[in-house]
Amino acid sequence: MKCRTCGKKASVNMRQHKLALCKEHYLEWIPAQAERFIEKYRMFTHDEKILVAVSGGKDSLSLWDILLRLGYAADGLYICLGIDEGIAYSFESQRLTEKFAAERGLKLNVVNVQQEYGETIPEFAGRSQRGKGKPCSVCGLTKRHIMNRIARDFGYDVLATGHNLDDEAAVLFGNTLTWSGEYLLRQGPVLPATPGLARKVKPLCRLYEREMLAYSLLRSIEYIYDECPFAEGATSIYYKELLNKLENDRPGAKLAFYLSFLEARKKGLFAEPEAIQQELHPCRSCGQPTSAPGLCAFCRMVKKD
Ligand code: Q46
Ligand code: ZN
Ligand code: ZN
Repeated sequence: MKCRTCGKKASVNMRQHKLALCKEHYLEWIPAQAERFIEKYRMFTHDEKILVAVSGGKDSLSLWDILLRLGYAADGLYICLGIDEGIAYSFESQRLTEKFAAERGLKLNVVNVQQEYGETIPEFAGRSQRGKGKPCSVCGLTKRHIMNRIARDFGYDVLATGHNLDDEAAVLFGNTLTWSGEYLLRQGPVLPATPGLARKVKPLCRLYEREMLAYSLLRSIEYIYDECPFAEGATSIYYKELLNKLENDRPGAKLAFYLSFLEARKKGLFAEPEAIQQELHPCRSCGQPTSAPGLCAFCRMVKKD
């Protein structure tokens, strides 16, 4: 297999794009692709201040690396969840994220959930009605709250996350199985800003997980290999496996699934604005928009009675 650009031996073969590239040209191709999507979906400009949510995993660290290579002003946000039972997941992911930032002289905002709110994610989950002991729902709520808070308090225009195509296709698959109109309407490369909330963007949403893996390896990015221990058995992982089977037989199927969804959404297939638009008002405690009267779900959770 030869590189399409220079004819040298290819390092990465992408059946889904009928494209093979050598290391050098692959490392140019990925940022160029990301730049294309950033412009196509009008995610942000070079004048805007970007906050990248970094978990220490390959996707978010690679995203940060790509944005910097493209010349964007991007700071990081690491949220320490306190998930350190069994394996030191939070400890190790924080160490690698801080190392990444320090080696490149980057600004990293660090929020420690236990220090700021009194308990770790597993502790909150243990006494919460949400998720019945499984911490992912509490964790998602907390991460969203903190990302929104840091973006607002420090004047970031946009919040970028490292979701790749495999993540997006799996979520889409789940939402399609239940035809969850509200979620389908909100799923996309860009979630526009609303009063009190920064714009949210996913610059890697059209890049395959294995493309991001190849990028992080070829760029020698040190990332945490372990998944969060609570990810095991997650439905999204099962959906990813199903989609990988499909992709294996029909290269490009995953991308086609996601892109045709975006097309359908653009045509208004899922738009029922009146039915789903909820009235929001600021939370009495933190000021973030909420549909609940008084306190938002996060403030209710952290409040100790
Ligand atoms: S939600 Fe659940 Fe993840 Fe939070 S508890 Fe771990 S698996 S980190 S993306
Ligand atoms: Zn080449
Ligand atoms: Zn609140």
